[in-house]
Amino acid sequence: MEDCIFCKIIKREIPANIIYEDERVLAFYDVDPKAPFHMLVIPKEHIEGANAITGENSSIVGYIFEVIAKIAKEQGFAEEGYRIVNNCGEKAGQTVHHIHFHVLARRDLGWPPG
Ligand code: DGP
Repeated sequence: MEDCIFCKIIKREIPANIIYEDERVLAFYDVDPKAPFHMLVIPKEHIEGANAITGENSSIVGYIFEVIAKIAKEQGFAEEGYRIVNNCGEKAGQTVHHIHFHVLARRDLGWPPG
């Protein structure tokens, strides 16, 4: 999608610090980290957000979780724990309308979140 900042990162039109990439997904460090480790994992397909997940495209969500588990092990925080966050819509604070999963690690993460 033309005006989407994450589509531009996928197309290398704007830079990002990339952790992992394959034909379906991209993982990169969040520009405004909220934990010592904070990455975003996105599908290469432009999907607006969690409300746009359907029977047609839902397999990407499972695949993203598979990639997150792999990266968590590689990065060495799988055992100590981490948090996966998806913000959907205005009240949740979604600012980029290309579905993304935040992965926060390497600090104590309070509950409930704000
Ligand atoms: P959300 O509020 O859930 O929509 O989170 C969007 C996140 O995207 C936010 O934590 C900051 C991050 N972000 C926004 N623009 C960029 C960018 O150009 N590069 C990177 N690496 N992260 C970005």
